[in-house]
Amino acid sequence: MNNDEILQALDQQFSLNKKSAKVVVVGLGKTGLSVAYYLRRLGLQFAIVDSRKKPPYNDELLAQMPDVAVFTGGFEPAVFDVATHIIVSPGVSMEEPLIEQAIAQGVRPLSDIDLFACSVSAPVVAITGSNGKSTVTTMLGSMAKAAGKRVAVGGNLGTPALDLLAEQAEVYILELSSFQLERTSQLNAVAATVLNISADHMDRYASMAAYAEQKHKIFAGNGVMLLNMDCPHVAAMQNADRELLTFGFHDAADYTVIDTAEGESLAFQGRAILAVNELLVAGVHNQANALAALALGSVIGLSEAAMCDALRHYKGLKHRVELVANIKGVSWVNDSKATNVGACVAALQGFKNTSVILIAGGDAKGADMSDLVPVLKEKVKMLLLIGKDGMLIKQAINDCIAVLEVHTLKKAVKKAAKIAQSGDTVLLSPACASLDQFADYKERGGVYSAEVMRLKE
Ligand code: UMA
Ligand code: ADP
Repeated sequence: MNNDEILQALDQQFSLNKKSAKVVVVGLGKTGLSVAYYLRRLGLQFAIVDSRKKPPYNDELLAQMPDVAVFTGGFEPAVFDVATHIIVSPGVSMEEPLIEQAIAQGVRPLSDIDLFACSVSAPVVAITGSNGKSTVTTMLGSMAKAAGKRVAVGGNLGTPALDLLAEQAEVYILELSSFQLERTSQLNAVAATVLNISADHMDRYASMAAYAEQKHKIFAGNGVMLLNMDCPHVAAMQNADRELLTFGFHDAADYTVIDTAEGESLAFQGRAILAVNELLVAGVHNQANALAALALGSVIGLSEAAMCDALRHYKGLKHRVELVANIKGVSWVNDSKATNVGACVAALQGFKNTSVILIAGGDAKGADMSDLVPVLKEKVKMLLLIGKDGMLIKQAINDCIAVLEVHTLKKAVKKAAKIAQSGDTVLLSPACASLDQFADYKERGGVYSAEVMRLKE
């Protein structure tokens, strides 16, 4: 689409036009910066606010667009007073008083994903869920590449959706978080999925139902819905008026795992597609992820041969059940991306014939940790707690296994090294966000891996 066509679409859908619109962009992180470039390209008027004194992309913005009004160190009320539209970054709550007030007074909220949807002419596949989003998004991206498609992959994964437009791809694959979806009205993906729903971000949502409701927004439009039959929250999203595909370990699922003479196989409606033992990524949850990627790939016309080829080579992402080292018979595994209980449970379930020393804790984001109890009892011989909510976890699991509060990750690695015996696994799978002690999960995983490598030396 050219700029005039995009402007026409924005005017039609959001009454966003060059003459009258005054947009406030809230947040100057990756999203805010991508929105600024986009609005500038179209010649739309905007200002930016950020509650931090020096937001991450302040310098780049000032260098590239010195004339743009940027208000930092707080949300300036006067800016909201003159706004016609407001685009809020996913990290900022829509319940911020000035944002709520502006919307109540008629300011129109929209998201970077809304702008993307207005500007894209190629098919979009959209992926959400509490866990597995990045894995399925990158699996599908590698499948599309293997099939020879020009593909752009991003969203919550890292590259903001609007920055992908420059790639002029034949297909766009977006990972979307509940924060992005809650402020998006239209995406109309050709295929969309909610992979699973388990408690996460309970500090931002009043209930599981409220959280699930935001995830459900990924289906706005008329594309194919892909649902996980093993997750009751997701299975309940069925809509008789829509084309439906299903995956999971449920007998009735379209994409499932079947037993064959040669062993277990990923399958479509009873027909074997790829032997499970050909997957390089471990764990039952990754079989589910592969099923979802196959289903989405089929909707965008990828050949099974290309998809299987990609799956045979897909090695998994860093910080997701990643083997760091095996030292004197002890496996040290980094699953720093396990920022909620569901991910930690999935990781633990994947370990067979080994005792696990689990390092967990951080910012629990209001989650109920008691769901960890059954799998902790089954797999874990010692739990080492770190971070601000360590105590909260200790209380929730009620001493069902041996627990030690060690507070920091470095101390946890040292302690684990003393306790672990040959054949054990030391797993960092915190079930919590990292932000109380680290910049993000990558930094947390990096610190863990570095400490483990020091043990090796
Ligand atoms: N900000 C405020 N006030 C606040 C909070 C934030 O002013 O109360 C400002 C920050 O100073 C920052 C800006 O808002 O400068 C933007 O922050 P942001 O948190 O929205 O971050 P972005 O850099 O725009 O990154 C976002 C996603 N971040 C979040 O949802 C928190 C990134 O997902 C995403 O990759 C990026 O857009 C591109 O789409 C990260 C994430 O942690 C990886 N996502 C969560 C998750 O996966 O669990 C949802
Ligand atoms: P997301 O992008 O949703 O955070 P990732 O693919 O990055 O998902 O994986 C995040 C964490 O969740 C990792 O610890 C990973 O091992 C775990 N995980 C991946 N897929 C699933 C799944 N289908 N069910 C439960 N946990 C999963």
